[in-house]
Amino acid sequence: MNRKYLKAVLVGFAVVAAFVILHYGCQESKDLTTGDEAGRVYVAPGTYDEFYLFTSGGFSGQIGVYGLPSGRMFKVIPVFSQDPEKAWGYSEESKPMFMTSHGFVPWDDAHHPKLSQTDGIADGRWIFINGNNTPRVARVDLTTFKTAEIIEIPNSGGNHGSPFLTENTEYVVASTRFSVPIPDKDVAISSYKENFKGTISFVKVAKDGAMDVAFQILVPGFNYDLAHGGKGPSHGWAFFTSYNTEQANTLLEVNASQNDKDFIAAVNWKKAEEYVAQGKYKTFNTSYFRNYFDEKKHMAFSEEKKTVKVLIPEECPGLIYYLPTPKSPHGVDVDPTGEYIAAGGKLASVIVVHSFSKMMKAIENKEFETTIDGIPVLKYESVIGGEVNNPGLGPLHTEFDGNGYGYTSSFISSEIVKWKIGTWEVVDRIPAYYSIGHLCVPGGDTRKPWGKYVIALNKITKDRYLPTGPELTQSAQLIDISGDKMKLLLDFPTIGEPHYAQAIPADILMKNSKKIYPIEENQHPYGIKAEKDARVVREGNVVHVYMSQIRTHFAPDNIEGIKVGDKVYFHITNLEQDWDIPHGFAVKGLQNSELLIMPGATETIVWTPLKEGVYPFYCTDFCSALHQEMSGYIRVSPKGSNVAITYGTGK
Ligand code: RUQ
Ligand code: CUA
Repeated sequence: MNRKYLKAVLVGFAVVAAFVILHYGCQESKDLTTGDEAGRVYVAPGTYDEFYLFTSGGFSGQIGVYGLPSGRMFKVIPVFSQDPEKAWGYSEESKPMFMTSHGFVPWDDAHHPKLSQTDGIADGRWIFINGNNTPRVARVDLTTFKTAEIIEIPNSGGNHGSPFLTENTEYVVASTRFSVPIPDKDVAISSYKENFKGTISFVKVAKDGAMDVAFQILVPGFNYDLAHGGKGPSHGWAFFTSYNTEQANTLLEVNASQNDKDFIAAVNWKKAEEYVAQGKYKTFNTSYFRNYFDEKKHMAFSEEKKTVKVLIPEECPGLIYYLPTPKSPHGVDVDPTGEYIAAGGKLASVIVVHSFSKMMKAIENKEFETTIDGIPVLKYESVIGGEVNNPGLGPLHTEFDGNGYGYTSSFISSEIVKWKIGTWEVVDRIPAYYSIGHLCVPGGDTRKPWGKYVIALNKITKDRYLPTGPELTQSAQLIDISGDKMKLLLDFPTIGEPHYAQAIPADILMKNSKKIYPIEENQHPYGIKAEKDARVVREGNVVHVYMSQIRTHFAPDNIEGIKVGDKVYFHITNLEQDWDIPHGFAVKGLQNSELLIMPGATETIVWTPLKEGVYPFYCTDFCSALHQEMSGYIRVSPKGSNVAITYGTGK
C-alpha cells in the first residue's frame, strides 16, 4: 500500500469517527419535551436522521413502507386488497377482514395513511387508512405491521375525507365524498337536490384501538373531500372541505365549478358528544361490519352492526358552521399551533388561511351570511386569517415544518411553494416531477413536526424513469428543508399511487417491533404446540390436517387416504421461535394462494383436489440450507376408494 493511499484511508477513518461521535453525541442529548405512561416521547426536530415513510397505495389498496432518507421499500402491508404472497384474504383466518354489508369485498382504493397521536404528536401505535370505494377505515398495528381492524362506514357514498384524527386519537373522522340518499333508496338521480345528503362520521377509537361509529352528522348534499382535526386551542373541533355546493349530479367538471366559494365545515365534536349524551340523536337502521384480527387466536372475526346515531344540525345549534372558501377546496390543514386552517382551492388563485380565533369571535358575534339546513355560514371577511398570493396553480395540500412555514403542493404548476405563517409571503418554491398531489413532512400535520424533509408525492413520471409499457410508475421525491432553500435529494418510485404519506422517526417504531408470536400464547383452535400433536382427521368429506413446521420439515410430510372432491383444511403451525423465520406452504393445484406463516402462528388454507394422483407440497420461503428438502407428498385416491387415512414423517 503506498503512503498516499494509507493517508487517505486514515483521513477517511477520522472523518467517519468524527461523524459517529457527533451523530451519537447528538442522539444522547435528546430533548424530551413530553412523554406518556407507555414511554412514548417526543424528541425535538433535527435529532432524528432516519424515518419510516408510510405511503398509501391508492388503487392498489395497500400501504407501502419505505425508509428515509434512502427511499428504499421495505414492505407492502396488505390492507384492503387480497395479497396471495401473505394469503391475506385467501387464508380462512383473514377472510373475515373483507366482510362488508355488500358481502366479501377484496379491494379498495386507499388514500390517506394517518399515524395515531397522543397530545397531537404521532405516537407510533397504529396507522389508519381509508378505503374510498366501499367506505371503510382500517387500523394497522405498528408492532406487527399488520392490519388489525377494518370498520365499514354506513350512510356514506365514498370515504375520502378520512381517516384524520383528533388530538389524542379519540376519534377517526370520515366524510362522504359522494352524497347519496340517506338511508339509501331507489330514487331518480335527477332528484339529487331534494334526496341526496352527506354525512360526517366520528369513529371512536378505544384504548386498545377497537373502532366503533360513535355518531354521524347529516349534512347538505355536497361532496365532502378532506379533513383535519383541530389541535391546541382548536382541539375539540374538526374541519372538512366540501365542493359541489352547486349540488350538481352530472358533468361535475363544469357544473360543480360555478360557485366562487364552497365551504369548510367546522364541527364542534365536543358539542356533538354532549348532544349524543343528551339523547338528541336519531337512530337510523343500517348495516355495517366491523372486522378485527385476534392476535392470540390468529384469526379475524366479523360482526355486523345494525344501527347508528345521527345528529341533525337543525336540531343541534352550535354543532357545525360553514367557512366560505374559494374555489372547490381540496385539502384542509391545521398548522402546528392550531390557530390557522389552510385550504387548498383547486381552482383558487390564493391559498386561503382561516383563523380559528377569528372564527370563534365570529360565532360569538353571530356574523353569519346565511344559514343552510340549520348550518350558519360565517362571513368570509370575519374568519379569514390571511391569503398567500402567487401560490402556484392548483394548490392542493399543505404541511408544516414547525419552524413557522407552510409547504403547499400545487398540482397544475407542479411545484412545492414554501410560505411564512403570519406574513403569508412566499419565500421559496421548487418544481416537482410531475404533478404533485399530496406532500408529507414527517409529523407535518401534528403539533410538533420533525421537519428536515418534505416528500413530494407525484402522479406522473413521464421521462423520469425507464418506460414500462402504457403505465409508468408513480413516484416520491425527497427534498431537504433544513436550510432556507429547498433542495431535491432523491427520486424513488412507489407502489400504487401515493396519495398521502406519513413519516415517523425510526427509533419510535423500531423498539416496539414484534419478533415472534410466543407459541405458548397460540390459542388457535386448530393450532398445535408440538410436532407430536400433528394429525389428520376425516369428518365425512372434510379433512382437517393439523400440520407443524420447523427447520426443515413438515409433520406430517406423507399423507394418504385423501379422496377426490374432499375439502382439505391445512391448519399449519410454524413452531419456530426465532425472528424472521417464516415458513411457507403450497401444494400442487392449490386454487387460492400460498401460506406464509410467521413464527408461532397458525394459518389455514383450503384445498379441493379434483384429480387422483400424488401431489407434492413444499415450503415456499428459503428458510435454511435444507429448505429445498422441506417438502412432502399427498396421495389422492378416487372418490369411492377405501384407502385409509395414514400420515407420518420419517417413517
Ligand atoms: S387526494 S391529491 Cu385522495 Cu388526498 Cu389530494
Ligand atoms: Cu421452511 Cu423453506
